Amino acid sequence: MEELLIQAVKDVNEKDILMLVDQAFATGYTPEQIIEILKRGMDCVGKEYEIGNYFIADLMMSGIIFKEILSQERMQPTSSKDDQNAQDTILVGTVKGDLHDIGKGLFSGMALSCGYHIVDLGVDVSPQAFVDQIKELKPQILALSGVLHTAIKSMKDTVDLIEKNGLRDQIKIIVGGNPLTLETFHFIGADAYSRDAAEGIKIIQNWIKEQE
Ligand code: B12
Repeated sequence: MEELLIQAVKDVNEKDILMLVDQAFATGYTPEQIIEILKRGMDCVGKEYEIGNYFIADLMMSGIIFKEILSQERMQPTSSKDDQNAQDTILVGTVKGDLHDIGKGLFSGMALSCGYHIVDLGVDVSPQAFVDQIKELKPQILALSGVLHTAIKSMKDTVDLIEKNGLRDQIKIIVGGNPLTLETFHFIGADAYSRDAAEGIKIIQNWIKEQE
């Protein structure tokens, strides 16, 4: 089943993907497990693009299908809402120059399901736009997303501008995305990093607990 679904995603075969997702649900896979399998398929799509077998249209199509599945009611994360968390605002956005928003959407969806108040600024968000929103909304947490290598520099520019505006002490910053490493995390100057949306949520939950 898993291999078939990965192959269907790799082939960008929408009909088979939807059918196999149905089957996965019927046989008891959780939304989290299905997302993980789909993600492995997306990695294959990315590799095919990298070696020149696929075009940008294939990347786009794979993204559209992934988003379509994520929007299904049954795919919504299962964690229980905690009304306590509604007081905590997380400002989210994909950094300047990067248009990828599926990982960010996953993260926001999970955070919402935990009851956090999410303000999502979308994609290609400039450092100044983040700073303006921090001043206006005073969120406890800033979550920056980026999957392009060039996103690392945009993340650093964002953290630097926050610092320059004297706002760094009032906000915890987590950066998320596949190209992040311990080294790039230190370069950026954030408080935490993760390549996994669910792990990112756990980090934030710990921060909030520490503050209480
Ligand atoms: C779909 C896709 C697209 C779609 C995006 C659609 C959309 N709405 O997002 C479109 C067609 C727009 C696109 C465009 C491009 N893409 Co593209 N794309 C992909 C692809 C195939 C899948 C991405 C995806 O959604 N994966 C599934 C999600 C769930 O994974 P994710 O976003 O990485 O999120 C996970 C983690 O990163 C992390 N995470 C992400 N955000 C956050 C935030 C927080 C707070 C936390 C905690 C965690 C977290 O958690 C998630 C898992 O739980 C990847 C291949 C791959 N291996 O990912 C290439 C890929 C990312 N793209 C790539 C490239 C090169 C491009 C283009 C430059 C191509 C071009 N020549 O134009 C453009 C760039 C446009 C731009 N300026 O951004 C490269 C990037 C190489 C690099 N690292 O620099 C990749 C890796 C493909 C490859 N192997 O070459 N792409």
